[in-house]
Amino acid sequence: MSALKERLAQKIEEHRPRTKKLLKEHADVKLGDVTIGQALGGGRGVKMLVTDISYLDPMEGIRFRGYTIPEVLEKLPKSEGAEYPCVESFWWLLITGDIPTQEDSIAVRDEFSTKKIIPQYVIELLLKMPRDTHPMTMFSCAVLAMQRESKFVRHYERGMDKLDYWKPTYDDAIQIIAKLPSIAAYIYRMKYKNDTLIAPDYSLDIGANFAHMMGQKPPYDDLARLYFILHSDHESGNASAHATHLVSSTLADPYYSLSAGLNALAGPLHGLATQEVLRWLIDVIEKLDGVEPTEEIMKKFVWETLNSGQVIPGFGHAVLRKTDPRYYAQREFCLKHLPDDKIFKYVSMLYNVVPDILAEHGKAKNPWPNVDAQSGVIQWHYGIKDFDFYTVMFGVGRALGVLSNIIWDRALLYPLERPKSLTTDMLEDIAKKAK
Ligand code: HAX
Repeated sequence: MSALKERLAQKIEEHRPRTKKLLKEHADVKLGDVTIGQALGGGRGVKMLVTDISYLDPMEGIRFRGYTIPEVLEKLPKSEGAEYPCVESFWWLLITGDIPTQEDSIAVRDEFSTKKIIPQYVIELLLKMPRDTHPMTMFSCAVLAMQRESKFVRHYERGMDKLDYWKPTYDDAIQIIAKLPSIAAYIYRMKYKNDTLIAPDYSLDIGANFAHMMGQKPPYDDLARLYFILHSDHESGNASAHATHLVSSTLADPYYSLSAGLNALAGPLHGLATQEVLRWLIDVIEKLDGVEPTEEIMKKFVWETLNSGQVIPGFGHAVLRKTDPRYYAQREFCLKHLPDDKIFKYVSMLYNVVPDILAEHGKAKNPWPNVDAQSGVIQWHYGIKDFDFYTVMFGVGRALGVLSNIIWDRALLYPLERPKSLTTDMLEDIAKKAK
């Protein structure tokens, strides 16, 4: 058993009595009431999920295992010469809740490196897909195609004690995470670089190998580390995490579950917003035909978009009520590495004008920018201008969060998810009686 799996086994043994006690002694304690508005409004604010991997406070933003983003970036071990922590050390934190030592982090890297080889049939499948296929479709198909490798399925078919479900779930998750960055880079090189694939370098950490396979030089390796960490998790109620959790709750294996989560991420109200921000900005620049945008000009385009019934991508959030700290973390990277980038300046300009306009428009509960407002511009700066690829990178990061969540779901024996539906007649009846 790997060092991380052993530590996880200990953590699970320590945690299980807590969940058991809550269920046995406090199952009837109320967490809140559900209103008609919430039932018709996508369940916003309904407390019905439990995860310890991350927590999203509307004002403060995300904490991973209790640590804020600046704390994570400061405390986690880094690869030699890197400014940002390696993804491997972050995975240890997500899985165990502990800050790993440099040695722990290297043990994870070794564990991943034996699992990184991508089956040839996956590469061939991707090569055969029409080149106008969206890269998120290619990505999700690649994950689904590997489902035949699932250890969970094999163990389940043989008969397995429920208490052991987490073990092959963990093994499948490690297999997937080890391969995802290379699969993403292959998709990029197939779709946008005429199939000129770059072979992986398994001696590198995840961030550095991804940069290498994308054909990028430092500091892109650090950007990849930052990007994957920031996009990993946002509690378990966001659409990609929830879709993964829901599918996994049927005891479908991690391949089926993650593929479902990636499909949710591909929606424009969720992860696809990262491509939409750049699409929107480039469209503005093209319309201006050489005229330098000013704040006044930006305001006009923002209003035009709103008045035509569309959303301003990269702004607003279902939970957050302040600027997303993931936006700030990427902005810091920009200020250090690309302060004079033209598109970065336009993104900053949007930060100055959009919140006031959204407030005046009066609909969005949160007028502030989310993670997607800032992430595309950095990729653009490093020459990755094919913005429909951005959500694939988001997906590599998101896999870290959703897979650690479903390992713990299985460890704590969370059951099949099955909330109750009502009919509109019933709602009307309840509303009448409440008068
Ligand atoms: N531009 C224009 N209108 C917006 C808006 C925006 N950026 N954000 C919210 N609104 C509108 C909503 O469309 C809604 O309008 P209707 O009443 O006409 O339906 C109204 O304001 C109330 O919405 P809300 O309660 O503030 O927000 P929701 O929880 O319903 O939705 C969204 C949250 C993120 C989907 C929303 O803010 C949005 O569409 N933003 C733009 C797309 C985007 O950036 N998505 C990425 C979010 C981060 C993420 O998940 N990344 O993966």
